[in-house]
Amino acid sequence: MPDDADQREAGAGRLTLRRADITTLRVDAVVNAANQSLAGGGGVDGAIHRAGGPAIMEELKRRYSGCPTGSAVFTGGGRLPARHVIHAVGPRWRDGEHGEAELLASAYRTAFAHAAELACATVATPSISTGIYGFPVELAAPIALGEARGALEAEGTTLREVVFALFSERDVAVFREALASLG
Ligand code: AR6
Repeated sequence: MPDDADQREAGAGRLTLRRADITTLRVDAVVNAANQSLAGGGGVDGAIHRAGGPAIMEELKRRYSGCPTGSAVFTGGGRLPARHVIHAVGPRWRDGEHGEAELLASAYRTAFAHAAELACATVATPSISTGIYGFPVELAAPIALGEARGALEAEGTTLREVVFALFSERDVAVFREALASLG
């Protein structure tokens, strides 16, 4: 276990918080914060496509014509150390009155369900929707952690570790607090 990791047991596995660039992690699957068109973009989406190479976009175009908000699709990992990329579409934050919380939960739930279908043991995810899409990270963190714990506790799951790969020390601090309050 790396020194900088915060961890908590969940189900037969554990939840881990790390400050890390998700494209460097050697896990079975990484989650991408994508958009409905699956056409690539900025933020972590841009970083994953740059690091993973063109095979990921080619597979997306071949297999899918898009993905609704609150859902997820998956491809191979291209040149990434991860074997699979799960492209999850979180909501854009408006005012919190447009189903944002449930859509964010659903994006994570679908992504973790795909990870289990793919027989993954380890999955890393960024904090979906809290960058360009503007979802307040203080509200997103408990939702994200709750869904990750639920996935680790699901009967018969292959998942053993969900790593939150967070990009700033502030996000780590917010997720740490949410992890401590998880109940
Ligand atoms: N590793 C881990 N986290 C990262 C990385 C990285 N390499 N790069 C950025 N982050 P965002 P969203 C963090 O904006 O809010 C794209 O254009 C970032 O600091 O990537 O869901 C898509 O195509 C933030 O904490 O995703 C969509 O159009 C978190 O990842 C739209 O942005 C998510 O920020 C999706 O917006």
